[in-house]
Formats: sequence, structure tokens, C-alpha cells
Amino acid sequence: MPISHAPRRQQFLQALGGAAAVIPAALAQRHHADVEFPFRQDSDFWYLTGFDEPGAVALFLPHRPENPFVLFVAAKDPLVEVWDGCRWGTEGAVAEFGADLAHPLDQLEELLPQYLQGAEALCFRVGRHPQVEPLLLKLWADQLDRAPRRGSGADRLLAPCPLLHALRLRKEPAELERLRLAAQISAEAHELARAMVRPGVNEAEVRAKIKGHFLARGSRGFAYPSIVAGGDNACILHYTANNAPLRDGDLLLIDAGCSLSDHYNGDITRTFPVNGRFSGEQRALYDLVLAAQLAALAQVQPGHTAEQVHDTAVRVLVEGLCSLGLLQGSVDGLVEQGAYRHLYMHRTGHWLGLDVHDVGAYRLGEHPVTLEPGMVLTVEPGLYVSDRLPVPEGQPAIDDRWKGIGIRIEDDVAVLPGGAEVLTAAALKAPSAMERQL
Ligand SMILES: [Mn+2]
Repeated sequence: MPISHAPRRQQFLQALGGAAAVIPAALAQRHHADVEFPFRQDSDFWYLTGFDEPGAVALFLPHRPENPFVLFVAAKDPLVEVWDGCRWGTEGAVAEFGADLAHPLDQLEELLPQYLQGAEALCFRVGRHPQVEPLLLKLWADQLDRAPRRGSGADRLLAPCPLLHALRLRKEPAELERLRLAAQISAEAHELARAMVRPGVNEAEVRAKIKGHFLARGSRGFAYPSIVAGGDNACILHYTANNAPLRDGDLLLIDAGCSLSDHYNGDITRTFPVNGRFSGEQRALYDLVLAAQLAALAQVQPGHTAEQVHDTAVRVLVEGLCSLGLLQGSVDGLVEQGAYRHLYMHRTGHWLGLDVHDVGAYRLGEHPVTLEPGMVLTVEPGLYVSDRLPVPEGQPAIDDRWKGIGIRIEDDVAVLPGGAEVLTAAALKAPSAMERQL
């Protein structure tokens, strides 16, 4: 079931009403000197076009029903293409990407006013696209100047996000297929990583194994900077060094997922003992995080909210931390005051899709968004015991035997009619699977 961008364009055009949308592609980003980062397309632009070149601009023009989808793209240029690879050019934009009309990018300034003439409003994300924004604002200013005599002109600037991100939040069946594949490849890499770990192996070697599998399976590589964090390094939530030797007696936390050729992402975290055996303290906290994760996963179903998922995880964690003597007081009071946040300081999940932290509202005004079939989210509670944050007043000091334990367990979950599907189940997490004979 291939991804089809055309039905999305139809939905977006309908949602626009009388507004005309200008959706720019991402630009190439400089790494250093004349070297660029690998190109990453803007996810909104990709969602609507599937076109993977930098600098392009897509127009969506409901007021021109005979040719509502116009692409401005880099023109064919044999000399540039010898260095940088093939471009589709205007002919490819029409033939391969379904544009009703296509023009070379250098005609954008000249042609944009004509295309936007007659729209009731302009739909453009201010603050994100410095190559297009001045042009668009000047054009709108001209329209406003002329409106009294012409009797027409756009009178509002709209953000595309509410329309577009509501579409992106609800995944089509073909998108769920891609997310299943991203989850599967990511899970395979976690299994390979666990099999190679033993004391003395470097975090970087584990990371290389994971990246090797992602590339060998045809994905683009890491969906986000992966975290391979032994022992206390796991208590740094966005640990980036990833280059320490793994120590006997420590846990290893791995947060890694792949990004497919069409940018659908996996996002998995697993934690297990470097030497194959949990200590008593490690096992107690692992069992607690797993219990919180399973309870939170059970809350993922249509009609519930992401807040319920988070609240469930927090409650299980706080109850367990009280039993272990790491917190004291009434569970309700501790939850209300947030007196657990020196041990659990992040939310329990996020939307997942073309962006790893995918677009879509979590709240609309006062109301948390209700989970619906097609929504995909991560469920990732954790505990991080270190000296970095102060123990809140009235809470027990932390005994040294707990310190340096960082645990997170993260799965990707699709909401389905009547329930949910854990996409990442192939990455094992039962304590018995985390313990290994070395
Ligand atoms: Mn995540």
C-alpha cells in the first residue's frame, strides 16, 4: 500500500476554504565551510508533495480549481547535477509529483502575485521560512494597498498548522504500515545491541551496531541523535557523548530509532544490565518502571487522553517509590505537588510520525485531545536517580545504593478502533529477557 500524497492535497485544499497556502520546502543547511548536512525535507512540505529537493515552494490554490497545485522547483542544470545529483526540474514536478503547473524557482517572485490574486486569505507559517517570508509579506502589503480600489484582496494571514497538523495527527492505513516497518527495524537493532553488550564494550560500538543495522535495512539512519548511556550517563536525558566504556554492574540505556526513506520514524528505549544480571536495586526500579509502562500502555485506547496515559504512569511510579522508601507521604499529595520530579522529570510520551516529536495538539484550550484511531504516540516512563536535582523538602535523602541508576522503557503505540497496537513489541522488555548469560 504505497503512500499517496494526492488525497492529502485534496483534503488540505478543502480545509483551506477560500485561503491560498504557500508551503516552502526546507533549505540545505551548512555543516561547516562549504559542506552541508544531509538534506532533511520539511515534514509539512513532504506530507503534501513527497518532493525531496531543497528550496522548492508549493502553492495550494482553492480559488483556481483548474490548477490548484503549483510547484516552484530548482530548474534542470547539467553542470550542477554533475556535482549534486539529479534534479526533477519542472517537467518531473508535473509528471512524477502531480503538480498541475510547475515553474523554475527563479520565477517565484514574478509569478507569485498572479497566483495569489483572488484568494480571500493567505495561509503561511510566519517565522520559519526566511527565503519566502519577505516576498510573501510584501505581496500581501501590495494587495492591502490596492484592495480599496480593486475591491478584493486577502484580508487575513492564517497559520497552516491547525489544518495541516490535524491531518498529520491522524495516520492513514498506509502510514501505519510505514510506522510498523520503522518500529520493526528499530526493534531489531535493539535486539542486536543487547546481544553484543558486555563489560568493556564502548557505548560508541553499540551505537555503530545500531546505525549499521538501520542503514543495512534501507532506512536513512537515526531518526534523532541516539542515546547509548551506561550507568549514571543515563540520568542525563539527552546524553550526547556516547563514547564511554560500559562498566560491570551498570545498566545500559539505549534510546534509538530509525527513519525510513519517506521519513516515518521509530522511537524505542530499552534498559538492561551490562553484565547480564540486575542488582537488587536495579531490578526493583526496573520492575517499577515496567509496571508503570504497562499500566500506561493499557490506557491507550480511543476515548482516553494522553494526559490519562501520563497520569497513570506517574501514579504507579509514585506508589512504588513510596514502597521502596525513595518518597514518603500520601500518594495524592506527592502527585499534586510534583514531589517526584527529582526522579521522574519528563512527560510519558509524545505523538510520533514524520517528526519524531510529531505535530498535533495535545490540548485544545482547556481540553486534552481525545485519542482516536490512527493516532500514534510513544509511552516512555522512566526513573533517573542521581544527585543532579535537589531532593524536595520533606522527602527522604537518597541512599548511595540507588544512585547512578537511569531507566526508561519506551514503545510506539497506534490507537486502533477498540484498542491499541504496540508497534515495537519485537524489542523485548521482560526482565527475564534483559538478563543474559554472558
Ligand atoms: Mn520518545
